[in-house]
Amino acid sequence: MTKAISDLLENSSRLDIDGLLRIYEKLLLIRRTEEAIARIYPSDKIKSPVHLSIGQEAVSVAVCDVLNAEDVVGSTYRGHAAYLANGGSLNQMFAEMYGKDTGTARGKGGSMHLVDMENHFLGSSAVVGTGIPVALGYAMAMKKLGRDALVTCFFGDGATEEGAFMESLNFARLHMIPILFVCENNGLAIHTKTSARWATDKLCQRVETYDIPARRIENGDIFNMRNAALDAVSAIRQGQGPQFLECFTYRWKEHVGPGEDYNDDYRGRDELKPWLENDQVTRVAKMISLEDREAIATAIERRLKEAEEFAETSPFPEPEMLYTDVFA
Ligand SMILES: Cc1ncc(C[n+]2csc(CCOP(=O)(O)OP(=O)(O)O)c2C)c(N)n1
Repeated sequence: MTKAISDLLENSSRLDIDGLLRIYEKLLLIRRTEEAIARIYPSDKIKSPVHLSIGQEAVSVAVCDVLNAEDVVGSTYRGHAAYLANGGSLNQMFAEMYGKDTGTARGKGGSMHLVDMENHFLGSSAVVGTGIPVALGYAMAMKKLGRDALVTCFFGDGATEEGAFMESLNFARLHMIPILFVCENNGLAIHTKTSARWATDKLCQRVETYDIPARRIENGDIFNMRNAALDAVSAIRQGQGPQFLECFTYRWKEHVGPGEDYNDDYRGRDELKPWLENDQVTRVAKMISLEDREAIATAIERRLKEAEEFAETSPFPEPEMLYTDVFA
């Protein structure tokens, strides 16, 4: 092992080579999956809007890597990364996007509403911020049932402007709910930057007023985020109540859809440049051998091909399905 690689391993503290391979496999799976979605999307086979998180993968991968199998994850309409990072089914996710009966919600939810309780993934919603109280309620239920598990709730910076966010912080701390709040701060709510929306960017300080420990990771470093998540999760497991992470990241694609939007007058490609240079997929790739990289890439291509075929060949739901899963 070269000195450079051993230094990197040192910096990626608490991770051995198997951990690095696991992290890389997840990062690449999510990147290649979303690239495939962007490629397929214009064919209209995917029946719902797609919010891609290309560029943001490291947050979900870092955090989900420190969770246990019994833990539960909640996310948003931009949820492919969290779903796959938490071990969701690629086949079912594709089938769901294609509106097929074999999908996670039998084709009724689409990309924006991934729900898969078998894989411990809470349903997500298009209404900004609404996943937060739902995740909180689930975590409270788990506490009351005496389950030794926690809930991780991912959301964007825009969601922190919703009243439900502050209410959830208050309730979580008051009742010492085992929940990890993770804000994926990509600096944008559709086309509006945080600088045009927030009186101050002191989000962690706002959270701390509820006596919830909060940490901001600004550099997008997957190992920094993983270490912060590890500390937060251990604190929750020790009964110290909710914890909060604010992870800076960057959305490379347009808000919704497979394209780019650097000519839309709200951001320029110059903003993307440092994040491209800081791409964690490329970075972690350099930490493992070419042989391992190739083996992982080949396995992922095979899985993606299978998932596409699974979605293509699965049936659409029967019309009667319209009357199931509804209250009235
Ligand atoms: C309550 C509510 N208000 C507004 C919208 C319109 N809307 C959809 S996505 C979005 C941006 C949310 O940004 P953020 O929470 O930072 O998540 P990101 O899209 O960056 O992942 C907005 C305002 C909505 N869906 N729900």
